[in-house]
Amino acid sequence: MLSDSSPIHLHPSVEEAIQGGSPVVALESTIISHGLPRPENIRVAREIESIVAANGATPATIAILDGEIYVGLTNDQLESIANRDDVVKASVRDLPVVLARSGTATTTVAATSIIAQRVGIEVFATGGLGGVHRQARETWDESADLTTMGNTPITIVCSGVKSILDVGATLERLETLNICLVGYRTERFPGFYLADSGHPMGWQVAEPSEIADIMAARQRLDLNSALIVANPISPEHELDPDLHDATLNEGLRLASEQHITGKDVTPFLLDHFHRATHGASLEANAALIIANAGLAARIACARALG
Ligand code: PSU
Ligand code: MN
Repeated sequence: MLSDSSPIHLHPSVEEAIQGGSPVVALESTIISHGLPRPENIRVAREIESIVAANGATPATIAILDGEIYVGLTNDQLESIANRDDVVKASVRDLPVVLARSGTATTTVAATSIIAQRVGIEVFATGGLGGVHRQARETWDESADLTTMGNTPITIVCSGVKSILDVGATLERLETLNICLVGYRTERFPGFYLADSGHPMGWQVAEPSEIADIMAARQRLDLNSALIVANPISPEHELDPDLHDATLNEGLRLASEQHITGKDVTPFLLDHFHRATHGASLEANAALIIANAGLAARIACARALG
């Protein structure tokens, strides 16, 4: 596991929980710095941590500050990544450069999964996963979240993939990469801001204990890929589908017009949503992440019992 010279700092509460076999939930930080606007981002970040604690698990938000990896942030550190202008969005390939240069970065689903798994955290909550972008046939834009989930044994609770993506193509890639996918009390693959992306899903689970059983079975098989628990946004928080589609089309047009490429595409489109829907997408985004964090905590608790 980790050597003494490991650059990973565990918050005392996280260290105690891991050592005692108590439930812990990893939380990503890119949604705080690049997914949600200020000042709501810090409010949501705190709420996510509170809901994890309220459901009986220890929250562990993961980020890099001045070249050091932290698993579990202090209040000041959380504020720092929410408000500093020099925070970089780091996926796995960015980690070595950020560390070597003593940089400050927030971690994507891919980078958070790798770090959580390194320190022995089994459950991770986020909003929407990265995947295959629309127009990927021309741009080859496919999130490293996919390949990382293909070789990282972690359980990720999310509301599907971001609706700005090519959802059908992303589902095909999840299958190719051996990534186990179960719907939490749904037969439809969730569509992030929408409860139904329009795609069906193979497996359904109704209780956190069933997910803990699947985690245990995966471990016995020594499988190296992730388990995705797809938890749809609740109906009262869903975005209006027509507003969603119109906003998305406008955002895609602007992104192409302004030549937005690479890792800037996702933050650009999310920001466009938040502004164009006058906060409705922000409310939906916050609600789904908070719900996912609560479910992740209940899964971590069920797993700790087994
Ligand atoms: N989902 C959100 N907000 C976000 C992201 C996902 O609701 O900000 C972030 C996650 O960190 C995810 C990343 O890992 O976007 C994917 O970016 P890309 O498509 O550039 O790989
Ligand atoms: Mn990309």
